[in-house]
Amino acid sequence: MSIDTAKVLENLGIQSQNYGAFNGEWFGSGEVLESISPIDGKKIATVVQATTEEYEKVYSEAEKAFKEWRMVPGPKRGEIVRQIGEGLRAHKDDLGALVTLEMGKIWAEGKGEVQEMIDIADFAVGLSRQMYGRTMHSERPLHRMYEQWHPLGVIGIISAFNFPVAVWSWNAMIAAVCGDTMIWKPSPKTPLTAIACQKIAAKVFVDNGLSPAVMSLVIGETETVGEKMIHDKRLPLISATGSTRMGKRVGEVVGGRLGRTILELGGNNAIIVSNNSDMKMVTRAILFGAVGTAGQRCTSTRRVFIHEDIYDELKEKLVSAYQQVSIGNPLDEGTLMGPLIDNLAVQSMQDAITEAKSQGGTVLCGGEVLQEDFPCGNYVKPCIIEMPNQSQIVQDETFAPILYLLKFNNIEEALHSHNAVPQGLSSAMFTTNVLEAETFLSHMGSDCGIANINIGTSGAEIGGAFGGEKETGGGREAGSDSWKAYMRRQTNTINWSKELPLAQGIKFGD
Ligand code: UN1
Repeated sequence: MSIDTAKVLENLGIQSQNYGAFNGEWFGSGEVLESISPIDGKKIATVVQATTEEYEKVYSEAEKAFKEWRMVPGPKRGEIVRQIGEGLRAHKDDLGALVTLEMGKIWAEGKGEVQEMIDIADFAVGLSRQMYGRTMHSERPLHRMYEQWHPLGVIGIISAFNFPVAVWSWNAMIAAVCGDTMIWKPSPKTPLTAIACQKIAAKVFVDNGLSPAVMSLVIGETETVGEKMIHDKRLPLISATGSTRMGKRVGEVVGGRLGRTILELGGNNAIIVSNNSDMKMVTRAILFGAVGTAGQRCTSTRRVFIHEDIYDELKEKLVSAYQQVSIGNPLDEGTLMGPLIDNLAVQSMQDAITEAKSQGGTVLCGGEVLQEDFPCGNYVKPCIIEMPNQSQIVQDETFAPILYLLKFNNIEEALHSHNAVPQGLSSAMFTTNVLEAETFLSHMGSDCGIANINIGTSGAEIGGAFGGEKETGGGREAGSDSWKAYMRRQTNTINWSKELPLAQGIKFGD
């Protein structure tokens, strides 16, 4: 089955040259950015980026739109998001294919990513009637106390190349029902998917007679537009997904102006495999976690701690499963692993393998660059490396399909090593022993934001809060009560008596 890429682009309104700024109108006069497909290293289309002055134009419309949007009742905002979800359903195959073209994940995962967008839109629709505040009993007679959640204003969303559309939607759909308007700065590696999403959303706002600047876009350079955005005091919240290095910069600048951040940064996710586990399930889970999306999810499995009794058996199973991974064009059915995002990513994988070897690691399989079959140089064989201990390279996040195997003989020791890395996003244990499972999930267990039993580290559902601890940044996006980060809380006390009693029984001047 082949995909007609020209048709995909046409269906999504992508031209050969596009503008990078949107505030209801499309414009841009900055540097031209080329969107290069990692599949063959060829240009898909270009984008004329926004300048810092054009950022101002985007901001001012988003601010105007906020004044209108906050007055639309929550459930009516939900209805708009419902329609955006319908738009995404109608474009699922095309948008999934564009994600594959621009980012390189296999089409099944591209469509899965769009499904996450649809799911979060549905979640946000329900949420739009459930943004509850509490009521409290006042200590004073004839007084009432309650709290309300109000929209924050214009917020900033910075997203990464690896989930170019889903992560925007986690923020955008929730922020929209909360009454915020937003400016999205996508990764410069995936600008076209961002433009396609904007077009789907903008149509819904226009069809409903609302300002499409509720969801605005600015594709611009990090050093100019990105810096301007994080310094902008008028943006009360910046939600940023990407590397720890980027997150530290965002955290420092936004923290310096006492703004809020939601940071979703690096992960170094591990699976602990107990000797009480189902080996078939474990093998499949590790394969999906480590090889899926070519190891470029922030939830990708990077470390596996295996009990010594089953170490050799699992190692053999994994090496044989890795031999069967079909590598190739991610648009072809049957391909399990596509390319890495670019040559730089391939180089950093090569460097990490060299480093691992110098730290005592043994490569069990993979790691080669498939230069002959794929001259663009973006395709690699997924790699398994056996490590004598959790040395420095194992503690780093390398955004590539490298899996480190480590042996353990007691759970406490495994847990200690599991937590002894700077990141704290996702984690898993495979066991049928309830005591081990409960230990892993307890306060003395995994220190991550996500901890699973008998499920791998990646592929989380949107219903839960997504994010992690330590250098992962501490933010939470998507489901549960993550919406609260997109709103400001107000405590209200109303006196319906004819007296003015003071709290704490204070007498003052009476
Ligand atoms: C990311 O890699 O930035 O849990 C997000 C998962 C996906 C989201 C990953 N639902 O793997």
